[in-house]
Amino acid sequence: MPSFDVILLHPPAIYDFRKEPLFPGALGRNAETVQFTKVPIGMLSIADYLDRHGYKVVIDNLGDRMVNEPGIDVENHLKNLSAKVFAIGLHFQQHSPGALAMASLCKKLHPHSLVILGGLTATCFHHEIIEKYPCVDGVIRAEGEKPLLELLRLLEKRDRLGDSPNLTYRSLEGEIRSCPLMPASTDLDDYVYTRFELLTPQNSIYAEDSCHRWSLEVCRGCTYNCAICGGSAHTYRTRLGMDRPAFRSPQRIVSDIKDLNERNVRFIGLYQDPRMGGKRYWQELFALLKKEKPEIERLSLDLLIPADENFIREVASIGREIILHLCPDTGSDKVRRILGRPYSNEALLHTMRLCHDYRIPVTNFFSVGLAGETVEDVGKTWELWAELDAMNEDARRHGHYGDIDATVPIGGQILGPIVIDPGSPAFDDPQAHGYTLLYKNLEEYVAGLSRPVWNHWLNYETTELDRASIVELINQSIEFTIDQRERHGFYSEAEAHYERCRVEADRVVQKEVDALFDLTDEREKRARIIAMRKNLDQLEKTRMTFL
Ligand code: B12
Ligand code: SF4
Repeated sequence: MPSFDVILLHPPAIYDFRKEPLFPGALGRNAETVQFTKVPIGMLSIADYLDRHGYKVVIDNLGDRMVNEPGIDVENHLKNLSAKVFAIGLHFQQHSPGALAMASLCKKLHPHSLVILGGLTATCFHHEIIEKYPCVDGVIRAEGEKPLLELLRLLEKRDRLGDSPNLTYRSLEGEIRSCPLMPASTDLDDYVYTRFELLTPQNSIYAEDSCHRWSLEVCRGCTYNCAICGGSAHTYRTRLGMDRPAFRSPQRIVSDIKDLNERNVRFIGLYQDPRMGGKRYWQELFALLKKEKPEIERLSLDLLIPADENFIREVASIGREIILHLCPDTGSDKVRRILGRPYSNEALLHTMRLCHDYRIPVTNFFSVGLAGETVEDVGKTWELWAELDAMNEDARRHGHYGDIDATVPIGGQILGPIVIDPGSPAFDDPQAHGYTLLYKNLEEYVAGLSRPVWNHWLNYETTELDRASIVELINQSIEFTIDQRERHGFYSEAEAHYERCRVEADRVVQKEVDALFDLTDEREKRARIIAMRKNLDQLEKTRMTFL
């Protein structure tokens, strides 16, 4: 059994989702899809940084293992690992229950190792974690690379925790100590995101049978301030000490893509909008992509706001298959303004037309349940959705997407509920942003996210709508999207019928489970929830008989 200095663990969202009756409803197709098994991209740069500085490190994607090796005995797996430090990722809030469960297991199985948490959510709740969860020895706040290196150096000197940059920990006297943050990164050129050999299992990078796709980041941070986002400029400033995003230079991005080519990856994504770096930045990036000609079969780019013709023309001139992602979130200009992205439907539609003129497909994401949103506003979202579907249909009919629509599911727009991220503007001042928080601290997140049905995973209400109304509007919006998909030929009649049955079944589950919460007999409650899960599983199976 090799011994590591650090094992970085990416947890499942719920431990143990394989044994719990879960109803992810609008949030995912099944329990596996809501385990969020992608490691935060920053875990790779942490692993590389420590490795380059002489420490033995590996990332263990435990969430992915549990999804893809259903029989895995997690306790046994953890018992067979050996490390001085178990550094568990609590980046995405969805992992709150799973990360703490893993921390508790690591402490139980390896009482002499240190258990550290890190990531955006851990950063927001650092004090509470050390106060309430004795299985966690420390939290590394903000960026992880340099502070973890400092921590390992400290451990070499004194073999136990002490003051170290970005660390919150319990002193020997039981006092909670929060050490100051190191200066934040001003650029990302010292980091490496492509050392796949430091990640296990290897097939958690991309499944063997899928196309080899990897994404790189343009920057760390954001210049926007969307009310519900825990990666907003506000969060990075208040929690990570970062006043502006740190960019990766165009030269490094192009050399990253060449590295990826060596690893047989040619489907490349760039996270975050390169326009955030200014005109000179994106022009240089696009010019280098044209000049250096890294192999790219498809490039996907994020547009955080609409774009003008100059930009779209430059994107098209890169000369590869391009896909753009633009998230209007709502069809109401008013709601989008309250969210913090003040652009109009008109500007969005103009960008879509431009993209189609240059034969670039665009995917759009919508959500339901934003502050300021009324039933009428959701109607506007449906109208915009239908208009975008009609535009896409037209572009496809005219062959404007070339081969691309055979491989990209341009199956209409994408819909998802929202949650309020810890550390977001709305989390810090809910009233001013039109929200009421239902979970305010980590303990409440863990309790809410551990409930069996997805409507309880929504952590807020708005001034306009209570949680039950938001959930019903989400259900109705899903029904609308099913109609649209059937209309545009993405669902057959039987598939659409099946999808409508799923929504109806989900409504029944929500009602039944809500009613069960009044039961005082916990065993009976659990037995009845399990029975409901089994009935639904049966429904999934019978589907096969009519398709
Ligand atoms: C690109 C992106 C994605 C990409 C890639 C995600 C990925 N693999 O990292 C995609 C589109 C796949 C994605 C998906 C999701 N995302 Co996202 N995503 C982003 C975005 C826009 C940028 C992320 C980024 O590049 N960060 C910079 C990189 C370098 O650093 P990093 O990953 O943050 O890691 C550093 C630190 O956080 C820390 N750290 C991280 N983990 C750990 C662990 C330890 C032990 C330590 C010590 C430190 C540490 O150190 C790292 C290096 O310095 C952010 C918004 C933003 N502005 O940050 C949202 C964001 C991170 N995503 C978020 C969410 C919620 C999700 C989803 C759960 C959404 C959903 N419901 O499906 C999924 C989860 C997917 C999964 N895990 O399977 C939230 C998280 C908020 C929260 N507190 O929970 C954010 C902040 C904003 C948002 N609402 O979208 N996302
Ligand atoms: S949701 Fe808004 S604030 Fe968050 S990363 Fe995207 S654009 Fe930036």
